[in-house]
Amino acid sequence: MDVKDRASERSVDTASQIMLREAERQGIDTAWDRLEAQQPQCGFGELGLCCRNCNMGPCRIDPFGEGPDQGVCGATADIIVARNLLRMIAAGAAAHSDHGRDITHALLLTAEGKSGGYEIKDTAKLNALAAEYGIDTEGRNKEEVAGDLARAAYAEFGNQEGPIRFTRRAPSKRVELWRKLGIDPRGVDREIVEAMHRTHIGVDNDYVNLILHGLRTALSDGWGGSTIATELSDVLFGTPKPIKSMANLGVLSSDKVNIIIHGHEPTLSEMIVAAADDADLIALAKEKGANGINIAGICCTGTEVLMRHGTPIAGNFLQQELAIITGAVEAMVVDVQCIMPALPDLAGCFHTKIISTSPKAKFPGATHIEFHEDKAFDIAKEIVKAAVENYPARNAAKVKIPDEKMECMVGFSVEAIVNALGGSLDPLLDAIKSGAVKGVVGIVGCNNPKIQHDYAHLNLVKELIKNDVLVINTGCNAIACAKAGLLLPEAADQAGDGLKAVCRSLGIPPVLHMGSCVDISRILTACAAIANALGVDISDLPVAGAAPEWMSEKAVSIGTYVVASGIYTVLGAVPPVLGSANVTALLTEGAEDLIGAKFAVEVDPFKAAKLILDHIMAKREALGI
Ligand code: SF4
Ligand code: MSK
Repeated sequence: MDVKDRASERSVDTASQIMLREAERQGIDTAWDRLEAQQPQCGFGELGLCCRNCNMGPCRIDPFGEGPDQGVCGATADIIVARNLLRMIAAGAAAHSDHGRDITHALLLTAEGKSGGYEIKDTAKLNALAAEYGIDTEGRNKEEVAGDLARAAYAEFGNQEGPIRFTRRAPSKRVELWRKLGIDPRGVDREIVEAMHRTHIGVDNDYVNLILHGLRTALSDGWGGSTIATELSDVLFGTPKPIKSMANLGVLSSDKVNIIIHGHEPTLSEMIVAAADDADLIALAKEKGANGINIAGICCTGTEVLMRHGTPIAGNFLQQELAIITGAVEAMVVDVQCIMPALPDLAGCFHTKIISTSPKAKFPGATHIEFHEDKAFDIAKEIVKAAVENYPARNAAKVKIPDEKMECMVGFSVEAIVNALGGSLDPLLDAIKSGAVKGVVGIVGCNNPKIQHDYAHLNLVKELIKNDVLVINTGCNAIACAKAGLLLPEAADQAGDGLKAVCRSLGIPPVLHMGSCVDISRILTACAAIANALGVDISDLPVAGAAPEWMSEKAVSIGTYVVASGIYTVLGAVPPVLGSANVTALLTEGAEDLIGAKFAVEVDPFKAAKLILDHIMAKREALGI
């Protein structure tokens, strides 16, 4: 196969194809090459049938019934698959929720006057959240209220008993069901610890009981850690409102210092964006021969500043290596999550500095400038300065920035959607009732080199809007849509007549960008608000979720809390559960009776769209609309 064909097989995104060809020309390996080098991947691992939970193992179960059907301790395929899945959920929940804890810490420092540059930006949201927590606001300044809110949220992480405050946004029927099943979550720390305990050798050996705890752990993430992360980020950095920006690798500048921020935490990216405006640093950049400082994002930390400041986004998960291969990046500043360990070696082929910032995430070969919220702005300036000073090392002969970039409209928080609708959800509910909008689907999740980059994301979204389904999205799906022009009001031309008319009358895109991966909590809040307005459970709504190109453990937690919240969810990559027919049947069939929603797995985005549309039409019929 020639170089050109291989690049277009790997990605549908033209900018990425250009850089993949460049990588191939320079003999540089990327995630796609490393995936090829891994073939064939472990069949036991793919089926979830390998256990390393004690040192009598590792054990594996023969899926063909010819070898052992139990581990040394007697664990069956059901137990091993369910335990492995629960550990994935626990890891994903931990990642999101630890992010939420860091945001809470930043809010507390700010309230106490000890943060290094943050201020409380959204007082209206602060007061609304305070009311939700029963915190007095009367006659108190915003710092006092924020201090109490941060302390209350902090305490929830370790709640020994429930309930988690934000779970009570869900319809009462849903909460009752969680209680009945014993999965109304307690604090996320407790649920994760219990998940690890249950999966230790010789503890929970009932696959149904293990999966139920998986639902509870995921719920403590979705309605707990992730919602806290989203809500307190809004208080601290401002609730997103629609704003225009640009997306794809073409946002990199040929004559400015390019700094890419990559990872997940807005505490860092907010300050880097602020530091890049510093007059002294801009002057220094000019002194070094650059025409200024250009910040661009990759993944969710980029999304946080994209939707709050209009900072351009250079790409999604599989573009992190491609950005460095442009030869035009002075520094890639990383915090936590989805940052490939391959980056420092790759950066060594160019002048790019990888600057790690989190005490939790160090990278051999990277420059470590540790970020602490109490000195946030000063450290951010130090990081930006390191990037600026690296500009003279740029080798013009190695620079290849693709022209591709696309305008996008982002920042549709729940508050912004209600605002766009004129102050209440009624116009959306009316459009759903009339059938102009058939339903609402949240499409989220990563890229995965096992799937042609962005292909499944874009085709699923296009197929749904064509059929009058409003799409709301986050994370790497949202970035894929931004690059493809689907986050523009003009994209309504690609929608069915009903959705097109609604979008035109409101001036909104048919695909609404709701934020980063923790902001899937916004989708939960929106679904809860719609269900409460209609007086039904979330599982009664004509809504669905999808993760067409997922890869991370966070995505496993997300999918699980979305299903546990009553939302049918279609996965585009097969999860490692097929080694147990019982676990697979529980997730894809039995869950419907248990919690009113289930998973489906469909790799083909067109068939996935059909599954979702059938589900939406069935829900509409049941509601009599
Ligand atoms: Fe093997 Fe059981 Fe130990 Fe797992 S827990 S490694 S199945 S002996
Ligand atoms: S960045 S978790 S690859 S969405 Fe949030 Fe993208 Fe998935 Fe990371």
